[in-house]
Amino acid sequence: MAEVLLPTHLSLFDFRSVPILVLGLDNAGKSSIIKRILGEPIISLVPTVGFNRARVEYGNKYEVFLYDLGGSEDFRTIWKQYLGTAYGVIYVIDSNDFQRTEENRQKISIDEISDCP
Ligand SMILES: Nc1nc2c(ncn2[C@@H]2O[C@H](COP(=O)(O)OP(=O)(O)OP(=O)(O)O)[C@@H](O)[C@H]2O)c(=O)[nH]1
Ligand SMILES: [Mg+2]
Repeated sequence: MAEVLLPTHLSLFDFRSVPILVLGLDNAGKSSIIKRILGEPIISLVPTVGFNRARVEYGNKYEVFLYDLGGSEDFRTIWKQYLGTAYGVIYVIDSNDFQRTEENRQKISIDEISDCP
């Protein structure tokens, strides 16, 4: 049987990195959605401090890095620092939380986010 031997530092696939920001207000469900994507149980979630990064492979070609940024007011100020390098933004809204609709509208319409794909 033929065998292909690769040097240990080489991957069989040459992945292309795709950084995506996951933004949204605190308690919107950002971390929960990412856990679901990763197939991890959605238990004992605490508010995200700063950010977490998750890696997801797509089609043996892309490695998508999901940047799960904290949504509380203090952490929203750091969103801008990541927008310049991101390929896109996923903005998560708790559609049941009608009281925060206006807050979401204002957040989405700030220039830095509305310019992103
Ligand atoms: N009932 C219900 N609860 C959910 C759902 N998604 C998330 N939650 C709960 O909502 C709460 C907040 O979810 P998180 O995913 O931590 O929210 P977040 O957007 O990451 O919040 P920050 O990290 O503070 O920005 C948690 O207690 C979750 O268990 C859902 O689809 N249904
Ligand atoms: Mg979170």
